[in-house]
Amino acid sequence: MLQDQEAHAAEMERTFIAIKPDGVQRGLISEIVSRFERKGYKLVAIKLIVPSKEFAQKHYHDLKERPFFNGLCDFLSSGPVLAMVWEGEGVIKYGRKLIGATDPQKSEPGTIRGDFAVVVGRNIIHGSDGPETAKDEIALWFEPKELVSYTSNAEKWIYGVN
Ligand code: IDP
Ligand code: MG
Repeated sequence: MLQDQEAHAAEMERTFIAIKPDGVQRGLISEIVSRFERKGYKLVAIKLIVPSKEFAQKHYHDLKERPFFNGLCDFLSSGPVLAMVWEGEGVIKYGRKLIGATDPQKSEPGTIRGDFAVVVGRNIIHGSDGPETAKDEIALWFEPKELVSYTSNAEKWIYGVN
């Protein structure tokens, strides 16, 4: 079924995805990027950065009461993180499906954590958990000018937009 351009545009979302220091060090950047790319999502921002501990605390502010918060923030700021924004219809929710459950022991095989991680403290990837967090996380990690809006040639084939 073909959708029109307006309906397609209304369904477009952006999510924040980050490969954590363990995923970068283990050489999983291309594997992870290709899963989002092959699915049909569009990369709109990407950079490799070492976040400060204060920045990590901002990113994970929702978890500040949890016993693992300090260790988690130390870890996120321990090395390079590949920060990305991906765009597509339903990408926030489906991105979480591609990533798999938080605890890799519970992630399904075929998901990123299911295929490449074993313990919750080293689960290699972050993805926004909803529209509000996606908005906040994109604004925290990227300046507006770093987000690149463009039409991909593949879009008409991915969405069947007329
Ligand atoms: P999510 O990354 O799947 O959204 P959250 O509950 O938001 O999961 O937790 C953020 C991150 O905190 C997890 O990805 C994981 O790295 C870490 N984390 C969550 N629960 C635990 C735990 O029980 N022990 C250690 N680290 C944890
Ligand atoms: Mg989370």
